Amino acid sequence: MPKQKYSISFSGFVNTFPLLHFLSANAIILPGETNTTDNTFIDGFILVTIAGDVTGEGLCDMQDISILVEKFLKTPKDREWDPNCDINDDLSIDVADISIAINHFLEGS
Ligand SMILES: [Ca+2]
Ligand SMILES: [Ca+2]
Repeated sequence: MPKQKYSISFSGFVNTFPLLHFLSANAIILPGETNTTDNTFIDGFILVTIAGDVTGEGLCDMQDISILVEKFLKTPKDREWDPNCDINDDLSIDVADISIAINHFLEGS
């Protein structure tokens, strides 16, 4: 089966971050299917937190800004690439990401 990319939307959260969600998928049982042992797949997790909270503890602070500056101008081609720092998901860690973090500075717990 080919890999497919899915977008997942979350809504209805209260301001209690970070929230950890585990990923799982269940395939329906097809007519005549006898082996259903691989119909459930559980793997990985998503951490939902404040924009700019690259460390994932639920607060956007100077530690996050410092990491963003350290990773400045890194792209997926660089060994130092950190996808958590690419806040706007444009495959570059740049001033736009730092600006988002600054706009959420000191938000969170
Ligand atoms: Ca943080
Ligand atoms: Ca970016």
